[in-house]
Amino acid sequence: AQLIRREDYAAPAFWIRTVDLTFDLDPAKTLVINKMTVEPNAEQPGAPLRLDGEDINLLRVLVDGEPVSFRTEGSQLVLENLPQQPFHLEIRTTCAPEKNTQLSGLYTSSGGFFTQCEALGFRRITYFLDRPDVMATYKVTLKADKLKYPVLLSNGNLVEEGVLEGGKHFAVWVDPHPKPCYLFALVAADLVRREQRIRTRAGKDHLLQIYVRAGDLDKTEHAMNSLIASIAWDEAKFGLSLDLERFMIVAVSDFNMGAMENKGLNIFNTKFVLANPATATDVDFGNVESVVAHEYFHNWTGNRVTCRDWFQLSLKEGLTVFRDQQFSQDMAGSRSARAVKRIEDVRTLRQLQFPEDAGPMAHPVRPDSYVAIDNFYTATVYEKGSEVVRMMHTLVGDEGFRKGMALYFERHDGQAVTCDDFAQAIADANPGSELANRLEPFKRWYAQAGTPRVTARGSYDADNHIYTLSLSQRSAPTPGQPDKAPYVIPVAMGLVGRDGRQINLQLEGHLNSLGHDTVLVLSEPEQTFTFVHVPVEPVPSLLRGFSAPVVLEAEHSDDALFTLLSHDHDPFNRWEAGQQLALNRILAAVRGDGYIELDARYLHAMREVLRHPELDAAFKELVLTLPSEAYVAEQLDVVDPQRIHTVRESLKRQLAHALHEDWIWAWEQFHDNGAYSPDARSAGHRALANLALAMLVLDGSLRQNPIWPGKALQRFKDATNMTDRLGALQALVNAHAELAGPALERFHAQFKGEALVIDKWFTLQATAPEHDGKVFARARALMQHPDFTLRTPNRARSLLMALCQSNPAAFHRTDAAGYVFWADRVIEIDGINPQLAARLARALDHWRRLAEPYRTAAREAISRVAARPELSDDVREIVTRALQ
Ligand code: HT7
Ligand code: ZN
Repeated sequence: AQLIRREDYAAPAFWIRTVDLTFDLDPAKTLVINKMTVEPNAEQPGAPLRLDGEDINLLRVLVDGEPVSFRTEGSQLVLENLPQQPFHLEIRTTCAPEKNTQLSGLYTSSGGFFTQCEALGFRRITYFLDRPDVMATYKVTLKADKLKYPVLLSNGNLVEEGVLEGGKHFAVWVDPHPKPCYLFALVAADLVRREQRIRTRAGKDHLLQIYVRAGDLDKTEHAMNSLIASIAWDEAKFGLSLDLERFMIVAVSDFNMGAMENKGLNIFNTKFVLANPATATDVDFGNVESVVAHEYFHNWTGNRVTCRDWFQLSLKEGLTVFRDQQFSQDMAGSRSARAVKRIEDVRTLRQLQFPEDAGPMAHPVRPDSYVAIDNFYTATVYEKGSEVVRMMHTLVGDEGFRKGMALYFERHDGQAVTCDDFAQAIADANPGSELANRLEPFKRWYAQAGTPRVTARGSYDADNHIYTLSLSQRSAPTPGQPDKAPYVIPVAMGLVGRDGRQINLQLEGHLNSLGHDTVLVLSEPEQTFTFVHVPVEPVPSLLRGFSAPVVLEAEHSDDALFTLLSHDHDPFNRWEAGQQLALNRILAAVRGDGYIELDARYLHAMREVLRHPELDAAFKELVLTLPSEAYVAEQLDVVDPQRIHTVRESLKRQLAHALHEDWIWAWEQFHDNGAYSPDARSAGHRALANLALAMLVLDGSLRQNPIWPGKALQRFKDATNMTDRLGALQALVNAHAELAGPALERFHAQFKGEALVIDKWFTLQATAPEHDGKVFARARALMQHPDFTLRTPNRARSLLMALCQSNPAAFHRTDAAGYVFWADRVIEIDGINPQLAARLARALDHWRRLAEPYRTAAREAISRVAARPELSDDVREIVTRALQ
């Protein structure tokens, strides 16, 4: 395995301008004829042409129609003494799609052919310069059995189709837009479609199509609506129009990630396309909306302007996540619903990215090196990358950001560029802005790994009505980066009076008031901000809307937190205060004797939120949900997963019991049997009703009172949508109620044919709160279930990631059985699908912070994996870093 370094980037020695591909599709042996026009790069005369290839059989190589000599070096095909002018290169190869269990390149799934080329899959189809800065136009001819594969698709426009002898047919597709090969796609399968014609604001007509297996058509309406809304949003918000006559989405059940933005032919994991009320939850509906939008938005941020090299991945991913998050907020509507979406996004960031930044896989948003690029499709590149774009947005404002985007496309449309190019365009479009004035230090967000910690200290001078706020920042070392320079950190803030009054902000030496909200820019290790005319001692509300991806140490007293929870005008900080109150209590117990009794004041505050006449149900549900075990673990230097679990469960029970009447009130108020609609308000009602039901079932089960478990079972049976059905089932399973077993059986029988629902069935059991080791035992036994397979990533994840990543108390066991199970599965899956195995391998990233005996046992399990000689580069990179 070779370490690839960003600093070694060099332009290619040749450009490939056009590609004419012919596929004779056969699951066992597909013939690929690849005819290219190739142009030497005048800057590197006489250099050999080195083409990438992997797991393909070479049949012949022709240059300008003549056979030429060639050699192979490792997996590369090397051609020398080539013409110094443009020439034709033809390469014939074969591959075996049915043997391709890695799901990278050309593979079969449920009897159809599909491709996945990002990042390095195209080399598994044909020899090529498999790098994103080589952009070509493509003509693709597909030939296949007509009965088995009636649908033949590729990028661009269909220019010809017809029948061939031997029961075959063909289709010819031409994509006029030059693209890197990672955006190439083909599909040949037996599919049906939903389609819609639209006319955009720009007055152009387009055909939108969603292809799925027969039987899934009734689950495509939401994806189509989401696509139409995305197209309208990008036009209205950024003036970016659809540049294709035809835009297609295809759903496939075997897929390593969420979806892929291939030009004009997006290929999706079924999980992120298919949704109807009977089979998909509100969360699924939300995910479909955001993933459809994400892939569509890539058409400009990723496809029209792409990455120069894979180190620049966040150029497209961070920016596109930012765009999909903004879109989903706009779709949610009200200010409160927008805040709910923001809270959910921050929860994800803290749950996935903060631990990554604190562990062995910590890397900058723009990494400096990698072994397997597939390991760098991470929360850092995606979610933290989005936060970096969000900070730019905060620093230049909405209109400034729009101008910056316009300049970015004006400068770089059709190019393969870098993160620097993007930041430069946003800054250049906003001269005089905080971003333009501090661009170089701002870009440390791209270069330095780790989560900065910001400490805030305030002091109030009551005589002179002055409030002084001191902010300081520090960043811990990360692998390969011992010292960090200060970041440019936008701190959105306000001051709140104890009576709830929002205080007018005026900085010393400034004549103008800033209103109730402002953004302070912290760019030095330490800075002091002095506010004048502050009439009462305030509570600072800092980092409103989570304006920067940092850990804030504000050291608020309980009093201050209760003030913010009740009165802050910023909903994000209101939620944050509630979480902090819970966290303080959990941490006190975890660090103390493991026991805590919830105080009346906290319970009163929670009751107030729950019964508040104006707050949205979705917001209430977020406030009343305790911080996750993973987030609690994040706050500790030494982590005992069992102890955290015990404390959090105890708090949950107390909350369930003490607020019993209030939960009944919430259930009565918000459960509903009306027609299903996935809108934010209805989803919020369902979320709160389900939380109330879960609390009531938990309390009932603990007190041997069968009333609420019985009601939950009835709800489970009568539910008219999956959110309510699964919510009721989850309430029974999580409370270990006796009725859970029969309900699970009934659920399985009812949804036998629905793969995505059966995935939920596995996950539900693997994520139940651990209870005498029963959950682990059950999850391990489920490996033998006839519906279980490691070959379908969704199914493997539904059980294994659920257990090893999402259920710390079931996974981290004093007898090390969880780690033995993990190591066996990583090794087993690595032989099938290294990308998937590497994802699972990351479940023990944080082993060094575990308390004994977990720590030693975890290290032994990782060492056992690392000792295997035949590991993939993907898994080897993860376990090597973990042990370093
Ligand atoms: N850009 C897409 C990345 C992706 C991917 C990467 C590695 C292996 C398989 C993959 N499938 C899709 C997804 C996205 O961010 O839109
Ligand atoms: Zn993406």
